[in-house]
Amino acid sequence: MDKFLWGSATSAYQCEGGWLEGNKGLSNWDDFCHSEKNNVNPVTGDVACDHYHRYEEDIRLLSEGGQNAYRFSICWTRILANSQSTVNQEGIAYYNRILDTCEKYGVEPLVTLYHYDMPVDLFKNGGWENRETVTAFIRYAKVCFENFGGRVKYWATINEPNYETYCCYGRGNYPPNVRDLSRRWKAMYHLLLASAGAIVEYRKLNYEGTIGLVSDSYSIESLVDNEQYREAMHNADLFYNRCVNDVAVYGEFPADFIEKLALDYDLSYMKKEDEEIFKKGTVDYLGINAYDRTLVKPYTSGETCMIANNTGDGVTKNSTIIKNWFELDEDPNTQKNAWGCELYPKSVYNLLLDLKDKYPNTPIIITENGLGYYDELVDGKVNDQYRIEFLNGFIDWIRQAQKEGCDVRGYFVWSTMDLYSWINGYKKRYGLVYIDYENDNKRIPKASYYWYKKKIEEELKNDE
Ligand code: BGP
Repeated sequence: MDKFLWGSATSAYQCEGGWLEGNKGLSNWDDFCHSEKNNVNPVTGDVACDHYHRYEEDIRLLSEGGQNAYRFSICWTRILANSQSTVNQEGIAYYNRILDTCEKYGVEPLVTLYHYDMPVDLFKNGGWENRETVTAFIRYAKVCFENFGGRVKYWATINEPNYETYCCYGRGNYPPNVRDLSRRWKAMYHLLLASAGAIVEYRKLNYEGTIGLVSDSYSIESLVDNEQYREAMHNADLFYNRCVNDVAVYGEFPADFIEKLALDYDLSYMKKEDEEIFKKGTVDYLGINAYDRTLVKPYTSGETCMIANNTGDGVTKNSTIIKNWFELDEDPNTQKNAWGCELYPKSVYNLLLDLKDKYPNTPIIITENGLGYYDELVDGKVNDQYRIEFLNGFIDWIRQAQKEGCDVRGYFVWSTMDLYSWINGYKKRYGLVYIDYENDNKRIPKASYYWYKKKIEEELKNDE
């Protein structure tokens, strides 16, 4: 890992479209979005922003915007249409074209193997709750390493084991729409085992490259400083951060985390023989998705519940109680976006110092950071000053953390262009480039795109 990566990120289901093209198989998200039942904003990723056809334009724009790196994910069902299929050469050819384009424009690819989308047959068979998915994932990862390992230097196994399982099995707003934390912990365990197993396979193949996992991580804070609040913060740190990061970096779960889980759940799916895989499959770097902090208060009463604001209507409130662990608090004095995300750039500084403390020898790449907003196209332009202010704050705080010894190797804005925001639909936009969905998905760089270009130039100059 030499040069600092300045880039932006996407994921396959959110941007590609082409859902029935190139011999692609159907995924859990194709299945979910085509059923009205739990789809709050009833739209699909069938076309998304048509990156499947317009990847060259997107990567060219990224490079012209001064960025030197592109994080994207491979769609599992383009490579293996379902758990029984043979390798789909059309899928391999498609990602080779993307990698060719990155090369053509001097852009370093950072490739995520799994970003929420899996073959629908695996999903219907229990998805990550079923250990067979671990084996299927490792097979898929190996196919990717063997086909692209010579040209990809940065790999990420899994995107957000915490947030994905939190939504799938806690909030219940992502498929399979379950609200049962015991199932969440089982799915997360298998995701982490799959990641470690894939890392072990990667190392066997001896490619020159680096491999990590992408973890949504949070600076855990509170408005009050006393013993009860500190205990709640410790519990929240285990619940959101350390259950993933300790395993990724040290190859083991925190002992007090396991003790706490064992009080309530049957953990017989945790097998003795997995311990060695976790130990061997630790990461070269930790990818961190950083959006906001987590404000915590002690658990008082009530059943576990995790209510999410997916409508951005300004009325629905996020609220979270994790029985016997903690509750989430709210600071009335901070600014928030329409979905309740605090605009608090210093959180990344607090988080990075905490990570340095806990994992002093592990380099960090900020694999996502961004602001969701109802952007408006006015006279052919998007003047997203709010996003500029937010991103600028984050970058400055990251630079400050670096000065204080944090080993940060890259920064990716979420997202390269507007795309499907999962259960929030398309109106919540994050892109540096606006997609005019009404007009043939025209690409229109926003003010933040030009600002980011200048910011990168300045930062590179400062580094000289
Ligand atoms: C991360 C995901 C991304 C992206 C982003 C914004 O958790 O890795 O895929 O979507 O968050 O979240 P959302 O689109 O739900 O607002």
